[in-house]
Amino acid sequence: MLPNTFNKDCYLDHVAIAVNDLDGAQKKWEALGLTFSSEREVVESQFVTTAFAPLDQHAHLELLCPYGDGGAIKKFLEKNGEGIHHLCFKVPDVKKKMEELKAQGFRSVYEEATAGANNCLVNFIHPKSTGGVLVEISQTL
Ligand code: CMX
Repeated sequence: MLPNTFNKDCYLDHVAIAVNDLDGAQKKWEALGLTFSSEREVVESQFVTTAFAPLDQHAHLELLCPYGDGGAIKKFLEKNGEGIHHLCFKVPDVKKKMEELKAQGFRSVYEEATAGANNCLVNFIHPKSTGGVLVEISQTL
């Protein structure tokens, strides 16, 4: 069995789910037992409204609903419908980590890290270079 240790250099921060109706989705996940923060955040640069609920000491469930006209979540919902959109891992230094990943052949979505929800600096690894999973890496500022 794997040891139950915490890896502070790379740990799961959130699982993000794309939804059309934030209130409706939140109610469904609350029925399962999750408790959402009363504060929602609009991330204008990403065209989303977010709602977070803790899953354990570190990981959260993030609901992502389109805000405004455009953005990756709106496009994803139009093509695929609701569902898991990405996994996010917390790292100490997002720029350094992305350089290391690129040197190993991974493809970054953004040339430079950008502002994300919850006062973080983020970048994304393209799903075409991870085996079909969009991965966000995030550094708390
Ligand atoms: N998970 C897995 N695969 C995905 C995906 C996802 N979330 N989104 C797109 N893809 C795949 C598609 O299935 C498609 O594959 P095929 O060519 O085999 O059909 C391919 O990637 C291209 O998809 P697309 O619909 O044409 O999408 P784009 O290329 O326009 O955009 C991406 C894809 C990853 C570059 C875009 O979603 C992006 O820039 N993501 C980063 C930003 C982001 O996701 N923001 C959301 C909010 C973040 C937050 O605040 O938490």
